[in-house]
Amino acid sequence: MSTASDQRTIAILNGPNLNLLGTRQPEIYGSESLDDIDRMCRKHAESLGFSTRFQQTNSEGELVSMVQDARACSAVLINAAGYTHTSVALLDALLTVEAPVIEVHLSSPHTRESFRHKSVIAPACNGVIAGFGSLSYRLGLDAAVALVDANGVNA
Ligand code: CA2
Repeated sequence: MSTASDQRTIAILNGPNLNLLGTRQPEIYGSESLDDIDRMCRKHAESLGFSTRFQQTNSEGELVSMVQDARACSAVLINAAGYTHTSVALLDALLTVEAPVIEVHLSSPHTRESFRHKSVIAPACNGVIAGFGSLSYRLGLDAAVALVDANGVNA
């Protein structure tokens, strides 16, 4: 359900295993925890005049529900993690979002295994920012805010 508080809110949705950030594979995903990224995003969004709704789930169905709940937000940033490469259900949910949608990744999937080269959700996204570690989220917020301002939607 849409509420007044969803306006000027950017939903930042995180998929499976991202709760493990900072504990394993720092050479690929960096040493920051997801809480660190949450804090950085909140601070940066606030400096741009937006609040954030930062969520993580390991469940595909729950991620679909989070996308549905984010439809009243000003924009959506999504790191769908492994579901990026597999989930038609997530694509279908994202296709119902009228606000700007930015796909973000910490690593650069195109320079990794071939099964990571295809993003099933990309057709529902305005663009993709990948390979900059946690900076991808910050750049994603900048892109989202630029699109919101340009569209005059939920401004
Ligand atoms: O680079 C990204 O942000 C990814 O979305 C991360 C996903 C991967 O499947 C995508 O291809 C690219 C994997 C997230 C796993 O996160 C972990 C974090 C710490 C330790 C182990 C896994």
